[in-house]
Amino acid sequence: MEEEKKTVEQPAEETKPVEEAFVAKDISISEMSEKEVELEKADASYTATNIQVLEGLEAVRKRPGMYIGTTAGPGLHHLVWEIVDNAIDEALAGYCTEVHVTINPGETITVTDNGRGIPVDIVGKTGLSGVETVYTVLHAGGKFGEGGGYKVSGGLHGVGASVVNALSEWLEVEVHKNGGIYKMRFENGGHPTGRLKLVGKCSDTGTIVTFKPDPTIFTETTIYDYITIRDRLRQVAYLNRGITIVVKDDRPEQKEQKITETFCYKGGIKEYVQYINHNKVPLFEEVIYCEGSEPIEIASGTISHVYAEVAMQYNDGYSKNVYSFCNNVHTHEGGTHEEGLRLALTRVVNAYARDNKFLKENEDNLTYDDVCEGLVAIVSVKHPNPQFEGQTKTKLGNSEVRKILSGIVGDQFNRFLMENPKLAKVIMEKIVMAANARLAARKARDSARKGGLELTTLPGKLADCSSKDPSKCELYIVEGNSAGGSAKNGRDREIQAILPLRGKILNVEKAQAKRIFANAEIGNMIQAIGGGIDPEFDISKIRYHKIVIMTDADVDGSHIRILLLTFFYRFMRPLIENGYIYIAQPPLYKVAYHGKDYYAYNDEQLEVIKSQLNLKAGYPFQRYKGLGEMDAEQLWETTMDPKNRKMLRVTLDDAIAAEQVFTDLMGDNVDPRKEFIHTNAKFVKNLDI
Ligand code: TSJ
Repeated sequence: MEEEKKTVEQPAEETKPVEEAFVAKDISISEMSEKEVELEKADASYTATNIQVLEGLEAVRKRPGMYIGTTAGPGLHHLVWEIVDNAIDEALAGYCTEVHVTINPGETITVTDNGRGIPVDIVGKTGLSGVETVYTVLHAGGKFGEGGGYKVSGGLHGVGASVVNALSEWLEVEVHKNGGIYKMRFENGGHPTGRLKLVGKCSDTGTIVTFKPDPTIFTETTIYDYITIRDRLRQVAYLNRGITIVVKDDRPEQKEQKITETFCYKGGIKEYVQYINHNKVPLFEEVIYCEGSEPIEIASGTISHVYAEVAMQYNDGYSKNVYSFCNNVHTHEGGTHEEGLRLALTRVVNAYARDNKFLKENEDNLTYDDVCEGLVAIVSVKHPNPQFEGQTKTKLGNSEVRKILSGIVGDQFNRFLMENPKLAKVIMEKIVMAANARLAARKARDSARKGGLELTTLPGKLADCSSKDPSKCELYIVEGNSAGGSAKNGRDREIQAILPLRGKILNVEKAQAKRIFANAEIGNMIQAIGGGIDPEFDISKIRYHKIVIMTDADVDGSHIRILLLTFFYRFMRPLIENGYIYIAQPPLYKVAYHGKDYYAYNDEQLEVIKSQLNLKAGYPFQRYKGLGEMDAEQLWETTMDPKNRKMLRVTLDDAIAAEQVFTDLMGDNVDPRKEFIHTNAKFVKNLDI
C-alpha cells in the first residue's frame, strides 16, 4: 500500500525504511487509514476554495515586487528567509531545536526543522489540510489551529510560505507527524499536483520543504549566494540563542570542499556583541545584558507578550555601533526600541555621573552621542504585532515599545553600574572624554567660522561640473594629482566633477571626530558633496547622485578605496544605502593591434582578446600600473564614458557585516587586513552601467 502512494520521489536520507522507523505509538494502521479517508473527503470540498486560492497566488505572480520587494538577487534570497522564519517560529514556540538549510544542485533550497510538523488535519475555514492552507492561502502561516504558539513573523519577511510557493517552479513539502510521513507537491506557481498524501511511517517529527524559484519570475538571477545565506542565518542564530542552524552548500561547484557550517550560540546577542568586537579592544570583558517582557493585548481579551533584550560592550574606539532588530529583522532605520534604549542610557548615565561627581554641577548633561562612543549594542525585540514604518519599512513604530525598553534598560543598566563601581568608572571616564572632545570640536568649528573660513565654499581642488541637477551629476574622487589631471581633461564637463585626493586619507575608524574634520582631504570631500555629515547629514542637499571612487588597481588603491568606504559608512551612510557610491573599473590591459586599442578589465578578457585577434604568443600588450598611465582620452573612453564604462555599485545589505569588514581591515589586528585588502567584495555587486 505504501509503495503505491509513493508517487513523489523522496530524498533518500530523509525517509527511513518503514519497518525500522515505525516505532511511534501514537498512530496505528487503522488510524492511518482513517487519516487517509479524511484527507480524501477534503478533495470534495476542495474545488470552491481552489479557485480563490489560485487567484490569490496569481496576484503574487503578477506583482511579485509587492510581496518580496524585488525579483533580483535580494528577492531570490527573500524566499529562503521566508521559509526559515517559519521554522524559527516553531523554535521560538519551544518545539524545535534545529533548522537545516541546504543549497542543492540546480539552485533549489531545502529547509528542514525538527518541530511538530505543519498540521495535516483539515482546516475548517478552507476545507484544506493545514499544509495546503499554509502554502496556498496568502498570510495563512500559523494563523490556523489553536495554541499555535508564539508567532513572531509578520515583519519584513512575514509574507508567508504561500508567496514562496507562488513564485516557485515547484515546491515539495514533507511533514513527519503522529508517526506518519505526509507529502505534497506544487508546480507552476503553486498548483497542487494532488492532495496531501500519507506516504509512510516515521518515528520523528518535523517539516522538510524544498523549492525551486521560478526562473520566469527571477529573470535576473536564480543563483544563490552562499555567503549571503550563511551571514543571514548566522545572524538569526545569534538573535535566537540556543537554536542550532546548519547551513550547507551541496552544489557541484562546491565539490572541492563541501561547505557545511553550524551556528548555535548559547549566549545569543551577548555573543553577537563579542563577535562584533572581536577585532577591537574591549574596555572590559563583561557584556552588559538587560532583558524582560511585558504583556500586551493583541486582540480584545487576548494577551501576548513583548520580549526585549539588550547586550552592550564598550571598546576603546570612537564609533557608535547600535544595531536593532525586531522579530529578527534588522531595523536599519531604528525606531521605538532604539529610542527607549537612548532615553534609558542617557538618563541613567547622567544621573550616575552627577551622583558620583563625574559631572560638576555647572556642567551640561552628557549627550547620547557621548554615551555611544565606542559602544557596541544590540537591541532585539520580539513583538506579536510589529508596525514597520519608514522609507524602507525598517523602522519600528510601536509606541509602547519605547517605554518597555527604557524601563528594562533603565533598571538593569543602573543596577549594573551600582554593582560594578570599577567598571562604572571606566565607562564614565570614557563618556566624559567623549563629551570633552565634542566641546573642543565645537569650539574649533566656531573659531574657524569666526576666522572667516567659510565651510560652505567649494574646495579649490574641485573641478566642478556645470550642471546643477544632482540627479545628473557625478563626482569622481580620484587617487593622485596626475590621474586627477587626466580625469579633468577627459571628462564630460556638463555632468562630471573631479576631486583629486592627495596621498592617503585619514583612517576614520581609528581617528577621533576632532581630527577627522581637521583633515584637509576629508574636508574637501564633505564640502564637495554638500550634504554635511552624520548626525546632520542631509541627503536632499547632496550635489551629486553618483559618487565614483577611482583608484589604482593596486594595494594602495584598494586601501584608499576602503578608507573612503569607511568614511562614507561612518559619516554619510545614506549615500551607501541609496546606492549613490560607485567604484570605477579602469582596464588592466591594453592591446594595440592594427591601429586599434583593445582594453581588458581582467585576465580572462585579455585571453579572449588575444585569441580573437589570433595573436601569437609573446605579442606585446600594456599592463596599466596606475590610472596615471592613461591619457585623458583613454581614461574617458575606458573608465568614464557613461556609454562604455563599467562601474560597481557599492551596496550595504547588512550594516553589521560591513562593520565587521571595516573592523577587520582597520582595527589593530593586521592579518585579516592583509587578507581582505584586495577583495572588498562584501560591498560591491556587479553592475553594468
Ligand atoms: F510554512 C512553511 F511551510 F514555510 C514552513 C513551516 C517551513 C518549514 C521549514 C517549517 C515550518 C513549520 C511549521 N515548522 N513547524 C511548524 N509548525 C506548525 O506549523 C504548527 C505545528 C503545530 C501546531 C499546533 O498547534 O499543534 C501549530 C503550528 C503552527
